[in-house]
Amino acid sequence: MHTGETITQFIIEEQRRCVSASGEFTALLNDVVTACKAISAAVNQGALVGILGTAGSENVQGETQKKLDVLSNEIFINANKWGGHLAAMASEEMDDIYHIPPQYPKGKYLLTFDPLDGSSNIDVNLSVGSIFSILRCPEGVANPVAKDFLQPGVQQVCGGFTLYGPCTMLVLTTGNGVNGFTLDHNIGEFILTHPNMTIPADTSEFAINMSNQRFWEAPVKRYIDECLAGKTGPRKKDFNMRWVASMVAEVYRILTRGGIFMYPKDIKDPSKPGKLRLMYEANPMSFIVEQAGGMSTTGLARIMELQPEGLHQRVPVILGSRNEVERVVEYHKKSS
Ligand code: P6P
Repeated sequence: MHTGETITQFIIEEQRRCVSASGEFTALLNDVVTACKAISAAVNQGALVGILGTAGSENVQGETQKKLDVLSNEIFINANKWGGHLAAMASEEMDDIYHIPPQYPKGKYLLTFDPLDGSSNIDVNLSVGSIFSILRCPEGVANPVAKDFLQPGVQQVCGGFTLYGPCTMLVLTTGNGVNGFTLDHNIGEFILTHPNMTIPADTSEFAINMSNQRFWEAPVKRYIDECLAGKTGPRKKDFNMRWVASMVAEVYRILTRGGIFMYPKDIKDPSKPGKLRLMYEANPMSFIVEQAGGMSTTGLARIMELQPEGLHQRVPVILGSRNEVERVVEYHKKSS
């Protein structure tokens, strides 16, 4: 039997500290948590229930959808459409926003999510996750449209992700630090196991997809070359490298032992300034990283201050241990 604080208790105690809280946010977060539990169960079942492999369709990004991408998206929608806390939703897997069906009441929040991040890992049994962000629906907007979602990351009410790894972990911030919860499958509850997560300011570990090296801009090439030069180079220390092809796994590792994660701008496809999406990947992860004492930038600008121009906008992402990220920013300044 667990003795730890459940996420439900944690959220309600957070609500009590907010005198103006109506309880609507708490109820919304509870519905999001339910979706994450259901996706965890589906991911853990895998081939046993025939949900591996491709769905035979593409998402708005032109990426082949896995059956679990589609299922996870449906789980998020079905867990959150009826509660009366949301004015609308937006997902990596859907071209346009999701309007709350007329038979359900609407609420004051907007939810964006990547229901299954890193899904190329699913068929090879490597870590995947879900990423979500909660915004306020603009005052007086009864029927939101896509542009109502286009708010800078500093306006997020909540950023969170779930990592479906050896343990299912949920990591959350509402602007008062970062807390991690482990799913106890025996009772179906997330238990507070990692209170007040913080990112060490220094690191000797970088995460980047080296196969894109020839497409990087000069500041990123310089930074990585110096890491690879190790003790004999200007950094005068050796570095380690990790690449899991799952942002949630990389960010969780950085929250636990530091590191720098980079999916920088590259010239592989000039129409795409980066691979990661601002609204439901970069912004919620940046909120978490900054709240844990880290830093998150495009190389030229703080990600959380970007004014979004499109629901599925892509951005370069460099985040993690503050002193390393600041070095990369410095290299961008010198380069420009
Ligand atoms: P690549 C997963 O598809 C994702 O969006 C991130 O989770 C991950 O960090 C990145 O893309 C992996 O990209 O090009 O290495 O497959």
